[in-house]
Amino acid sequence: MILNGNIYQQMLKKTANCEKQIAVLIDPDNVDNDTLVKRVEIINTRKVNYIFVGGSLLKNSIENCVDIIKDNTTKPVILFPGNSSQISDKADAILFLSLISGRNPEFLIGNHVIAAPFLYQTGLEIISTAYILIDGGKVSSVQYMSNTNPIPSDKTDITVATALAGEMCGNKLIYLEAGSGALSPVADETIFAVKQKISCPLIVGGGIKTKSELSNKFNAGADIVVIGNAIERNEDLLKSL
Ligand code: 1GP
Repeated sequence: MILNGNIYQQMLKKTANCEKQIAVLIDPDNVDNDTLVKRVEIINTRKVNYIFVGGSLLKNSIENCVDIIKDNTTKPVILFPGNSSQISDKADAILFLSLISGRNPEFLIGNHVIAAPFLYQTGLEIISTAYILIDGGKVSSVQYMSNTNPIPSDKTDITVATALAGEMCGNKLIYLEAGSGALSPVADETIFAVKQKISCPLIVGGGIKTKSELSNKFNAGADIVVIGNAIERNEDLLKSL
């Protein structure tokens, strides 16, 4: 078990240098092996800093997906698990997510307790992450699967208070999530307001479909932007990064 390891140090350093970072999210359930290899080959040529792996269900093996990615890239592979079954010790790190916008104990601590003994034995770098779900205009998989409510998108003060609490609780990253495939990504004003108050790196994801939206999120204060769906649907977007 590694806390505050190389990948987190890299995130901190780049954030301190105002170097914007891109993470591509791969959902093992939405990609076959051949497509995955081709996608990783493109990722290798682009300004992508991290490959996140995770999803809501588990039709395909996460282990197989991580193996294929690791065989084809040197970029950091970071688990972004939907629950405690989505762990592979072949990855480099895991976002140890606490869904702090919600009040479901299973997603605040329950899954963590289940996963902790296995994580302890692995060489995975553990990055505690305060995961904050904000209404993205439709019911997201996170909302449904976690049985929690997102923060309304216009309640910026609540989002800021939640992010502050997340950092005060010792989380190393704050992740503002509108939900995969959100109709509206997290608003620029919300990102700006949160970034003013926190000192750790800020991740933003959910519903980001174009390069200009990506730039807007960076300009608003995101340090790391995550893109998943849009790249699955449009390879040209990945090629343009
Ligand atoms: C979802 O933040 C990620 O958990 C990415 O969302 O798939 O909409 O890009 P998209």
